[in-house]
Formats: sequence, structure tokens, C-alpha cells
Amino acid sequence: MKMTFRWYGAKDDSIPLQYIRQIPGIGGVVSAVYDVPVGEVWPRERVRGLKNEVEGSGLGLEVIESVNVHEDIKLAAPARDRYIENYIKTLKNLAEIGIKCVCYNFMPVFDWTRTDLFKPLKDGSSAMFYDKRVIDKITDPSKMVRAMRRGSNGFSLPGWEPERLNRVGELFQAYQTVDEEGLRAALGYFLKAVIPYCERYDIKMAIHPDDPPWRIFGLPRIVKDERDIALLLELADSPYNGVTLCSGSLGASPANDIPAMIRKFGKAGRIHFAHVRNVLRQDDGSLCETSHLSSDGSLDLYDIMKAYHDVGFDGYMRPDHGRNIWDEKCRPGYGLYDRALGIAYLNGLDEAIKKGEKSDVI
Ligand code: DNO
Repeated sequence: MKMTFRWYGAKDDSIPLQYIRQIPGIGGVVSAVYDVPVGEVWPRERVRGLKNEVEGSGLGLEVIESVNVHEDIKLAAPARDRYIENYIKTLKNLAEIGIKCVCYNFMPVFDWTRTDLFKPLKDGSSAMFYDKRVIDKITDPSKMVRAMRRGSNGFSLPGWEPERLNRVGELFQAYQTVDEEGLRAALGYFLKAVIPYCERYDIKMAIHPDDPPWRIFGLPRIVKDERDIALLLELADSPYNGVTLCSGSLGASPANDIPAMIRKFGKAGRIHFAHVRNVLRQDDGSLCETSHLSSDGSLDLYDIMKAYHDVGFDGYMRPDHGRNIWDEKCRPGYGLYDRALGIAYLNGLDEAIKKGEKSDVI
């Protein structure tokens, strides 16, 4: 396993690369070119510039999260072929700088959804929160978009691109006629076009699950559980068609057994990227993000790391969202401190699992 850390670029991240380099056990950076509109080709010089910048700090650029998918591809709209062609050109440019793994998602309109970006917790920290009662009452999602933008500390939000969110009303209209089968067929069309190029370029595609893993605002969702993942892997039967197994997203549903999913899809060699974090499920269906520690949330991080170890996972891993602690001024969910604590904890679990195994043998 290669431990990585997500970084949003010098202009839009509060964390300098030099600080990331000082995290014990760090194996590289996860990043993206953020200011090319979704659907357009990432120019070669921008991709190369990103690589040089990251390497200049002594770190490697390991994973791209995300090359986002244009809504016309998800909607199977007539312009999709042009956007797919552009996607393939971007992959080619990424292959030229040695990228081996690309994360993306196929969530209609919204990427991850929360109601609070800095919800105060009892210990004086804050964390991202999903209040089910609030979401269930929203009749106009563009209000939520405005609230998220206001509450983001002035940072842009990943996956909440302005060009998409300025069209929320229109997009909701367009999705009225798309059900899960239609969305899955659109994903199949996309993967059938893209995966042969991934095989040629040696880039593994790693789809991120829906966050949260259920329908919101009546929009279809197709990466919610084990069955969905099995279906999407069948859409293009190639090791290059794989997943980003996000424990916090999938683990928001008590029906998802994360270690079992890791064992199943990890053994099949289809997990290319692991997002590891905890989440506290509440009785009313709301969710609070927590520290990574098992005892703070609903997920057992030891069981998760053990499952990765047992399947011989050799892909990329990163700690996922952290709380906002020690008054850090940072992007929601993506501060340095709590994610660095997360890495230290995950590396500690990993070392203990490996050494425990050796002593069992003796
Ligand atoms: C949020 C992230 C997502 C993720 C995308 C992948 O913090 O987990 O925005 O990067 O869904 O495409």
C-alpha cells in the first residue's frame, strides 16, 4: 500500500507541500488540475506543471482525483461523444507524466453532500455533518448550493464546480427522465469507450462511490453498495475498471459491510484507491464525520486495515476527511492536522497488523 495525501494546489490549498512532506510515512500526493472546466482537455503543459511542482517539493504525484465526468456523459446527451473524446485526451496527457490511477465519480449533479461544513463538536473541534432531517425538507436544492458556498471558508469545494452548479435547476429537469438503469447504461457506454485506452496507457480507473450512498433529491445513484459495484465492474470486464473504496461514503449505510467489500473486490484486484476514514451514524439517519479512531465512529478501522492487509492490497491509500482542529484555517474536511493524525493512526494499525502476523507465525 502506498500512503498518499490530497492536495488542492498552491492557489487553493492552505497547506504547503513542504508540510505534507513532513508527515511520517507519506508516499506521495493526490491532486488535480482544478481550473479547467469539466469536459475540456487538461493541457499537457498544465499537467506537466503540476507534476513538476509536486516533485519540486520532494514528493511524487501519484493519483489524480478527480478527472470529473461531464453531465452530458451521465445524461447520455448527444454531446457525450465529444466529452468522452476529451476525457481520453486528458488520460493520454496524464499517462505521459506517468500517472497510473485516476479517481472519478458518476453522481448526478452533486458530488458529496453535507448540510454543515463546520459543525461544532463537543470537544471544541468541528466536522462535516449530514443532517437527514434538513436534506429531507429541501425542496429547492439550489438553496443548499448557496448555503454550502457561503459556509466553505472562502475555499472552492471539490466536485462542486461552478459551471455545473450554476445550472442546478436545468440539470434537475434533465434528470427527471433518467432512472438507475439509464444512468448505469450511460456509465457502461463511457467505460466501454475509455477502458481500452486505459489499458493502452496503463491508467487504472477508480470510481468513487456515492456520498451518501442513497438517493438524494430523487436523483438516481448507482454506486451505493456491493451489488452496484459488482454491476459496474461487469460493465467493462478489465482490471483497469476498478473502484476507489471510500469507507466513509459507503460506511454511512449500516447495510454496507466495508471489510467484506474490501475482501471481495480487493481479492479480485479491483480496488485501486482506498479512502480511509470513519463516520458516526446517528439513529435518525444523519451522519457526523469524526476522527479516524475506531472508538470515535461507527466503523472499525482495525478491521478495515486488516482486510486491506489480508488481500495484499498494493494500491494507493489516503486518509480522508478530517475534523477541523486546533483552529486551523483550512478547507472543510481537508485540514492538515486531523488528516495527518489519520495517517499516523492508519500507519500504526498497519505496522501492528504486519508485526502481529509475524509473531503469530513464530
Ligand atoms: C470529497 C471527495 C469527493 C471525491 C469525488 C471523486 O471530499 O471524496 O469529492 O473526490 O467524488 O470523484
